[in-house]
Amino acid sequence: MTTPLTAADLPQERRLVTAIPGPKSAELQARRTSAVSAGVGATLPVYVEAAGGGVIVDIDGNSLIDLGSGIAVTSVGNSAPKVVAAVQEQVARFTHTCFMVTSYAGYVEVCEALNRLTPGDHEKRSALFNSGAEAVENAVKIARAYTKRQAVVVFEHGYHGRTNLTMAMTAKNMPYKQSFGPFANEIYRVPLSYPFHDGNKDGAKAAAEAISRIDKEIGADNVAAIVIEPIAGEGGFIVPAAGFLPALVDFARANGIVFVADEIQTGFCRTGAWFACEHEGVVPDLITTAKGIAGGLPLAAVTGRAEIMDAVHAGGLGGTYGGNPVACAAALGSIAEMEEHDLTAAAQRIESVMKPRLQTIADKTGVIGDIRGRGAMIAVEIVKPGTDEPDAALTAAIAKACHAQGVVVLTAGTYGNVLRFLPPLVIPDALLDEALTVLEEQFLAQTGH
Ligand code: PLZ
Repeated sequence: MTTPLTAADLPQERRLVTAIPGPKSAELQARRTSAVSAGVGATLPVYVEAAGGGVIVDIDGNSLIDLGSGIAVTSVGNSAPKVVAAVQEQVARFTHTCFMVTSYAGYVEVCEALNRLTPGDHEKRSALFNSGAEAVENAVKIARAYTKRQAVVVFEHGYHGRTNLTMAMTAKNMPYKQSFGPFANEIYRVPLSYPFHDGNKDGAKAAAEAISRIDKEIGADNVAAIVIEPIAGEGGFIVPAAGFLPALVDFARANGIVFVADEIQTGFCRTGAWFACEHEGVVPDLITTAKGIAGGLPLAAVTGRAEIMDAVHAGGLGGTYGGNPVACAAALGSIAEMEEHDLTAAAQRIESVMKPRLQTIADKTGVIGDIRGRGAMIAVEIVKPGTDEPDAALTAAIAKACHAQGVVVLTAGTYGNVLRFLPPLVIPDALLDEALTVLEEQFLAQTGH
């Protein structure tokens, strides 16, 4: 028997020993087809043996550079040392009791950490769940209970999950909503500030348009919550113009509306701050978190003002697994990694490396209309040269070419023309540099340069 690979001893290198996918992955892919629902997608048909730092090693022995972090989850790296230690220690003591039946310290400690780390120094409470969608659903439940109102305002290009309520809140039809209706009611969608496509409209002016729609079409005093991603994630890493978010917060405050920041993708150091709201000095009433919170174990949370969080009747919030002890241990390990290694600074460094390199690619190829994002949440919007017309086919071709060269990149965007980069915040500099070189080569090749 060979010793299993662990994250700690993975060489931080790109290494291709077979075509992608290799024969062992291809074999599993065939088994997958006859065992797994065809409804579950796959970006890259390789099967993972081990992952850590900035690499994913597949079962054929290929070592791929990870610019996806499992969709913004493994910010501290896969199997980060403090996560592994905390999980191993916890899993050997107990795996589950149900926090609603007999409680444990880990849940309380995660809530204390969330109350401390999230924006604002007001008194806070948290509640824990399993997935991002579940956190968003609970934020809506809490806001409705507190305000005794029903309407929920969401935005164009928004993404909030795949459950029934969160599908209604998500903007894009394919693949998230098609044929899955009917959807929950009392969800209202208003325009988002999208500088590349709205002529660089001023943030306050864009907010005034959204607010006017709320006033005219819903009535402010019917609105329980405004739910917004401070940077639209699946929608294409859209950073609203400066002033957009603060104007919405002011409007919410003036009208007794709960302002909910969905930081499921942007949270936990990803954007170069603990939470993306901080870039605009915004203090949300409620904040939803998941993904990066627990280094890969399923955990999500709603954190917010004590008076709002405590407005729900006892027993109104919960779930069998919410705040599972192993996931809580992983979260405490992840947070310790973030604090010890100053991963907000690491994310800022990644931005400062990536943006100039992407600008070079833009200058050489003419197909990048916009380079945007913050920290280690960076994207390029790919267009027909000289226009703002989306080129989804070229985007898909470049992503595929990068995969074949051993670099995991993801696409996004309402128009399918955004290439997004979410490297683990612990990615070694040399590896990030090499990934950008591969990216540049594939951009040049696919655009005939
Ligand atoms: N809110 C802002 O980014 C999850 C979705 C991937 P869950 N984004 C990745 C896919 O295709 O399913 C997300 C998010 C924001 C909510 C969610 C939902 O989080 O943990 O996937 O439920």
